Amino acid sequence: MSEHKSALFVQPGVAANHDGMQSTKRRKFVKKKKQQLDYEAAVADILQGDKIRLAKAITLLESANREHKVLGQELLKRLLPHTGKSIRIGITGVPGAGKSTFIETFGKMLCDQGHKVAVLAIDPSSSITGGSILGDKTRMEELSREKNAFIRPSPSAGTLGGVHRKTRETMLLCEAAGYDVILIETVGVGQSETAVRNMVDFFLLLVLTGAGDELQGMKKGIMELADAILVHKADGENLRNAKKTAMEYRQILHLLQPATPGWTTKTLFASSYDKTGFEFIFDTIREFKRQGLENHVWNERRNLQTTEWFRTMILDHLVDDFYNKPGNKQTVASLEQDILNGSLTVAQGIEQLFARTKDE
Ligand SMILES: Nc1nc2c(ncn2[C@@H]2O[C@H](COP(=O)(O)OP(=O)(O)OP(=O)(O)O)[C@@H](O)[C@H]2O)c(=O)[nH]1
Ligand SMILES: [Mg+2]
Repeated sequence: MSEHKSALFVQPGVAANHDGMQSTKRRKFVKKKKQQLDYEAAVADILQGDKIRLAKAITLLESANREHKVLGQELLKRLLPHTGKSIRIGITGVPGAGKSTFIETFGKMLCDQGHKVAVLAIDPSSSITGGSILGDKTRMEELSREKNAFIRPSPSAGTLGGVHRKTRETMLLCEAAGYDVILIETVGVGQSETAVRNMVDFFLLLVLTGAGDELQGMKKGIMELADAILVHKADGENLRNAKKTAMEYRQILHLLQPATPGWTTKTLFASSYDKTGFEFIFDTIREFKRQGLENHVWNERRNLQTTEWFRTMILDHLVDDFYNKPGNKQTVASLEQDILNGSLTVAQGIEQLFARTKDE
């Protein structure tokens, strides 16, 4: 198999390679014949921030190959003591709200201040169109050239649950590699934003001006997930409107449940074009962390997120296991027919299903 077809190949353009490149007179990451990994070397390289090794480790965790997955999990386990030290920030908003441009400007500012920034994206549409990731690569062009930035699109295939598991694991690996700010972009549609809320510390919702009607119609649900609502593209003629819109959101927020106990959801405005409003954003996030550590909400949320993740994985595993057993899909389909034509109640269907599968 050529290197390029291997699951371990680092996708071109994913990582900016500056410091990783020099150390790549390669020991093979996975010795192909025996499917072994020199864990100590891999751990040491990743802890030193070697981007190529980091990308390869992520690829292992994303792999559908069972052996690779096992290697990846063991590697992750060894890196776990070095995880958890970042600020994890989720960024959501409707398509076109300017999330990617915002991340480029914000990420660059943070790199300039000496932070190491990892950008991950969850884009449920990318598996269908394949287009967004390509677009993002050009939009984050400057950031991807930064030595202290690492950009990784979400895997473009698989179930939503699978994509989220991989994003969480990627986040942990990035933390081990020294990234102290993790930015996760997700399109503001569907279950994806709830899932991202459940893996980050701070959740930022980008909105646009001229959204008076939208404001009325905007789902209360998503505003209640946000720790800050930022009116984006506050530049040129739009600036005045942006301020006004921010005020309107502030009023509405009074009526809603805050996303984080003890924290009042903030309203902000910024322009990625003019690079204005950004200092204040990170100040807000730092203050959020300070408060959260003080009143323990920060750690409690993280622990809860990890246990919920575990429970979700149990469910995923059980469901996968169930449907992978021969005959179960057909049994479910035939019971569904019986339920629809009234010859079984749903509860009876469940009884029969598990009585049958227990016998097998
Ligand atoms: N005026 C103005 N336009 C902006 C600003 N930021 C982004 N844009 C424009 O808004 C459009 C959408 O920006 P993106 O960053 O691609 O938006 P997105 O939310 O990532 O979009 P999806 O990934 O498709 O959901 C682009 O044409 C940008 O040039 C800004 O600060 N001011
Ligand atoms: Mg985008």
